[in-house]
Amino acid sequence: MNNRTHLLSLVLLLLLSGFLALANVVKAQSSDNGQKSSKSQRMKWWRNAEFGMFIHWGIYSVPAHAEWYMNNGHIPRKKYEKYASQFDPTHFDADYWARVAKNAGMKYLIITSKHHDGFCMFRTSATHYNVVDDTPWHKDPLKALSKACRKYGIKFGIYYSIMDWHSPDQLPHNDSNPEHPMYNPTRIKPGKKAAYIKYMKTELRELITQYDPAVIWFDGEWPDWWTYQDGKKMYKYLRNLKPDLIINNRVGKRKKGKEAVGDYGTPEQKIPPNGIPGYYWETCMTINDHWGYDKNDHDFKSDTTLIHNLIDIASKGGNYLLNVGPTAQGVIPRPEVTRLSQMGHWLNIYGKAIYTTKASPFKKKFSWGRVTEGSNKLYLEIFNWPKDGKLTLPAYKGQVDSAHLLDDPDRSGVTAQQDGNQLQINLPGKAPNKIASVVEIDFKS
Ligand code: FHN
Repeated sequence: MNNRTHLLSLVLLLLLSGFLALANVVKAQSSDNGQKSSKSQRMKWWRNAEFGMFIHWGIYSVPAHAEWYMNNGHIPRKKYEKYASQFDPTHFDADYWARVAKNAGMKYLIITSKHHDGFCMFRTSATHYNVVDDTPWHKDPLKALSKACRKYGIKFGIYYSIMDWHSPDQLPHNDSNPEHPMYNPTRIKPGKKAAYIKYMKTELRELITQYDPAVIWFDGEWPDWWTYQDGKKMYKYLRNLKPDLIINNRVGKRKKGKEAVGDYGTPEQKIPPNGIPGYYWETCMTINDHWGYDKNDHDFKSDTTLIHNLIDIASKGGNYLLNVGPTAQGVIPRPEVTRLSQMGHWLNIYGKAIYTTKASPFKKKFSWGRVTEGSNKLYLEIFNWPKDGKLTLPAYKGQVDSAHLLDDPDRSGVTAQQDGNQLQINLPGKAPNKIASVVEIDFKS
């Protein structure tokens, strides 16, 4: 073979490998763009929903010292199991629970299917330790609630704890004194990890096929035996089972330099000061100081605080998952119901400023309240009505077209003008709403 053909085949080879490399990059980019666009498609309803109900309910509602009682009370498994035989929530009304969420303006709902205590609040073949087989009630609350949610157009979601204080494959953190166990964080029994993951997969498949959840909300991922790789594999397993499923970040573990597993971040009991730009995130919060029902906890936040939290979170581009802790009779505590209906009342009038809006376009924080962004619209949520009736904001793109109070059918009393670098708002003397009044400013694009 002479040099010329030798050289030609070499060039051809180089061209081919170059072409293949390029094809891979394009493919990766398109799948990455594909994944990105499919993710934003998948997350669209969730992002527009903004506000959801969290429900912590289980046999821990019987002793009524909230959901960590088995651990904090150092209750041996055999003794704790007995609460199942006392769980008979005759007042449970799935339709009413869904209506409480609906009337609060909540668009999705996440209920605990299995918390750290390992008791399953659904029909499962994986263990007898479940609400249908192991309680005098013998009913499946997730079946009834998923049905009621569909009836009221509320997206149904399921909470699932990875750590399991009842699992035969997990050991208490410290059981040197079996009469006084400390479960958290559990240890995995040597050689039993695969068995526990199989157990999880069986239950998660049942939860998906039986109740068709839109969201799986994992928790209890912190024991060291649950790894970043475990989270990635579980995420993939569920994505294959239900391609449009939304899975929170607690399926995995944060690992330096590694891409976070899961679809969105879950700050707990706090609102990130500047949101989490570039990420989907959701603040979960209690209305009092406990997730599960605690008969001694009467420290309920005010409706003003809860509505201001909802607005603050929306102005930072997040979702708000607000919790209720029903009793062992199946009753959502009255103070939680009244506060949720107050929130619904506010959203009935001002929901436009929350649902489907984006975070404030301004880095600047305003002492008088918050800002959310619509399409060619700004919504000013005013907590503290200015004494001089004047508000000043940085300039916004486009020209002011009109400005009005959201609950003012006459659309009078508010003026807005914008020069190069300032947007000036003039307001009527009195605030129409004592919790938060809303001004809508429309801009000519
Ligand atoms: O330990 C749980 C707690 O009981 C509750 O479920 C919260 C809800 O986000 N998550 C864990 C604490 O981070």
